[in-house]
Amino acid sequence: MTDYVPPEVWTWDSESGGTFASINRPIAGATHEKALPVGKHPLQLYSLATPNGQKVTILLEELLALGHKGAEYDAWLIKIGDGDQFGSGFVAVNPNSKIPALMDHSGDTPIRVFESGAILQYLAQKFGAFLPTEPAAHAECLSWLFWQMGSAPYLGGGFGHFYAYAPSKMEYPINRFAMETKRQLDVLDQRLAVSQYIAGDEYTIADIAIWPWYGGLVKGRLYGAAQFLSVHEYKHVLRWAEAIEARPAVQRGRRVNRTSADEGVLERHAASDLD
Ligand SMILES: N[C@@H](CCC(=O)N[C@@H](CS)C(=O)NCC(=O)O)C(=O)O
Repeated sequence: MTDYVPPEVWTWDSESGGTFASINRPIAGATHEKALPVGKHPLQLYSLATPNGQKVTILLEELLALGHKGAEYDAWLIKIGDGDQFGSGFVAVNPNSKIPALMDHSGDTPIRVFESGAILQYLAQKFGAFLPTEPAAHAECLSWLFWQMGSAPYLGGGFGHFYAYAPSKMEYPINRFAMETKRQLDVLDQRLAVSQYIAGDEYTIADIAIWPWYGGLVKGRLYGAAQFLSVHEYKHVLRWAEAIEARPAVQRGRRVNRTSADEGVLERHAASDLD
């Protein structure tokens, strides 16, 4: 606990610290002029291999694996630590200045799509894949897709931020968000105890949205928190995470726009970039 007393009016303290302090600011919009590159494919993705970024590259690789040639894409690297998301070209695609952002140039008028959940839904509908059409299955899939979009900020912006990124360890927020993260893992575990995939018997965009976050968490890849959160308790989530991870398209998709030295590729412009 601290004895912080909020002032009458909040003002921007750029010295507040923490891992992402240098890119956080209380105003929206571009900070500099910079056009985005455009490659040869109709789909142009501007992204980074964070869990939100991986969702889209995994879906694109799954679509290509199914034989949808129209899903060929250029994936350009947006270095959020360097502020690329505040360039004028990026802000024109996503006024919220966050990766991933997609431009579809396949029609007469280019279409922009931002928010990873919207991008997954857009691509699944465009190619008629990974989103069931039967009404009950469709509703179940979108329910879990939107569950992910609403839940992950508590995991990433809440738990991950205070456990791994904040300038000091504070018991109150770590407790609060560890509790919520474990509750979310239990939601998934109970669901996956009775269902092969998140939305039923079929692998869908709900799995693709949830896996990079919660699959990554139970596999010990997020925030160094596997032991702290006792992730081994979530056996059904682990079973599902391993099954998703074994898919070749998932292994390809998660390497795209990855900046670490392992198997990552900074940009992807052709299938051969990942071969
Ligand atoms: N709800 C958004 C969240 C996207 C998001 O938070 N992106 C992060 C990286 S994972 C980002 O670009 N952060 C840069 C910033 O906040 O300036 C989505 O799912 O697309």
